[in-house]
Amino acid sequence: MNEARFKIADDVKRALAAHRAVVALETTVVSLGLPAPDGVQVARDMEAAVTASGAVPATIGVLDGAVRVGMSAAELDALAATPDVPKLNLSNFAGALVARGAGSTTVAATMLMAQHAGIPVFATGGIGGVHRGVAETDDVSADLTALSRIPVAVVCAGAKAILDLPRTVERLETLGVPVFGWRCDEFPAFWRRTSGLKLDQRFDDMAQMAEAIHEHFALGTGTGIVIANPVPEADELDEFMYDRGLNGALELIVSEGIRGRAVTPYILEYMQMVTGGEVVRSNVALLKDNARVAGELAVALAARG
Ligand code: PSU
Ligand code: MN
Repeated sequence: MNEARFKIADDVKRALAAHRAVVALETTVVSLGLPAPDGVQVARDMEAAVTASGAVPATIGVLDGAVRVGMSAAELDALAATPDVPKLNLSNFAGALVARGAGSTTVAATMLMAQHAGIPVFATGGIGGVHRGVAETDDVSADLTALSRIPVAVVCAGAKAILDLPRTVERLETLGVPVFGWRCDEFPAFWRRTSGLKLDQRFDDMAQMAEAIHEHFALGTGTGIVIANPVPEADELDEFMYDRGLNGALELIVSEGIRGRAVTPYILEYMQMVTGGEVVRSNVALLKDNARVAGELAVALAARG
């Protein structure tokens, strides 16, 4: 990448040079996936969770047409304060850089930048995937494209609950992307721990999971890996609230004609109303827990050398 458009923070640079554990973090969920001002606070809490696990956090976003790998508090504030900040994926990234603007990186864009920086582990909330109603809209997240091409391990609580989870899991298999369950047997449903979708591989030991990740990358298929870490039990959304909120939101998207990148923020806002904020509490908890697990994983991978 053009060096002038790719700025790695000093602490991240030092950690990478010393082969220490580093975890990439995204900025779409913090600027568009949570109601303001929660986003910036959560971004900092995720960084703190990575640090507590013994790794160095590298929050990734775009400011003034340059990618930042590792953002200062002031930079995060500047990104959060940008009105109508674009949600960057693989297709609109270069355009945003050339326009010299700001941007929040999705899972897809963050994976790409993590790869450029040499960071093998990344923590997010939930990946994008195959949308419900895909037959009519053809809406499949570029996150799946990125997972099929970029060898980075993504720690998440499954895929966004609004998606078609069975089709998303099926597509991951088609693309050759392993899904490893961290202490779980089922693909998690984001705000809930289970989905009924059984996983092939479960790991209870971090060193063993690191070995499997290492082995997958060594196979040279070139894909990423999904590490599924369910929301902590205490923070799971009540099943009734989950069903009611999600079904109501899904009906509204259809009747209001909400499409594409606008779907997630719209649903979250609705769910927040229906659940009296419980959904945000659950969301924040799973984000922090994913950061913690990603930190532990990065340490285990770094220990293998
Ligand atoms: N999960 C959430 N909220 C979000 C996202 C994921 O709970 O805002 C973001 C991630 O950055 C993910 C992106 O990469 O949404 C996927 O968007 P789309 O479905 O438009 O590809
Ligand atoms: Mn989409």
